[in-house]
Amino acid sequence: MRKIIHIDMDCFYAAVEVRDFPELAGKPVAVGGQSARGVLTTCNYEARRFGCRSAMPTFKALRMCPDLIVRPVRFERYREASNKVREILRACTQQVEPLSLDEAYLDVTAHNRYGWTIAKEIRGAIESTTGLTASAGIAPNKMLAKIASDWRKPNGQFAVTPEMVDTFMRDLPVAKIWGVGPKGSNKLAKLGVVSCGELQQLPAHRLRELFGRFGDELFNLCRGLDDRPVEPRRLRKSLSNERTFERNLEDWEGCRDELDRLYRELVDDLDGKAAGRQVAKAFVKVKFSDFTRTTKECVCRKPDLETFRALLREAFHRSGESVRLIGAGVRFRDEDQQDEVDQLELDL
Ligand code: TTP
Ligand code: MG
Repeated sequence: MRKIIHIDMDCFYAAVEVRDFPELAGKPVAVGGQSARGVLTTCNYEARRFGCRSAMPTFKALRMCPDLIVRPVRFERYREASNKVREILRACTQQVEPLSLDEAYLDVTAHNRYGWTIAKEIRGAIESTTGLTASAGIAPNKMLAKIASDWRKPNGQFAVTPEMVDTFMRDLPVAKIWGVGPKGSNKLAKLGVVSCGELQQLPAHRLRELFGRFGDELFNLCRGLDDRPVEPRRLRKSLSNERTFERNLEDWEGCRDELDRLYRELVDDLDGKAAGRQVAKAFVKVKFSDFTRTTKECVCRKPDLETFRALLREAFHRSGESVRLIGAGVRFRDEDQQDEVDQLELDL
């Protein structure tokens, strides 16, 4: 039996705006396009009381809620917050599958503590680190965990225990099932099927007629069965830049200048593509005019220019040939080591 947690941030983009601009607190706030043809990406719970929703045209939302404050989208801020949340999740387990900027599945089957307790701790860490609240669902599989995270929103959590699954599914509207869109639930409503309990009465071949291959999956899903594993995305193991020269570099000074350039690019990439990763090693790579090649690396937590120069100097002097390519890069600590370090930082 698996133990899955689904974490979903509360009115994510709007919550970031309210955090960054405290004068917005308590007011109806949406994020989206302000023009006549603009659309809301989301809005906070104050605005939802007026009927405002994601994907609603801004003019319509303003008609429902004339005091609505519509903020422009600041994607970079949301990404930053999302990265912090992911760090917190990965400090708990490597079995994290992000679904979007604001939600992720965790498989905590291997933890010998209650999923409920783990979810509470994660939500606490998210709030104290980012100033944003999240809701959580805890269940024996992904589908149920995702449904459950919606049940006590905002800033709440709900668990579907294995014993509860049958009762929980019986009254659940079919529209809540992952993969059944508005089209699917309309099709079923025409047949008088609204709840999962009613859907369970349809035989497998009927579901296949109605939904094709998805029908087989639906047969299980409407019974609360879902064996899709949590699939963590692979993190990159290293990051490097290299350059082949039009004319081979004959001397050390020429190589050093090129290295300085590569180093600056690498630092930019580290800040961007690999923000939050911990470096384990620095390396350089050199190809010579006779097509022989060499690499030189060293253990290194904070890669600085001096480190790379020292590596390149040694690699350069291994051959008397001129240089046709230089590369500079880092290898990251693997996730196991990273988790240990993050865990320590979280405990502090
Ligand atoms: P959701 O998790 O669907 O919504 P939410 O976090 O705003 O609200 P809830 O408390 O109900 O979870 O989406 C996460 C973010 O994704 C949301 O803040 C804005 C963005 N988004 C869009 O840009 N367009 C959309 O249509 C939706 C639904 C979300
Ligand atoms: Mg959300």
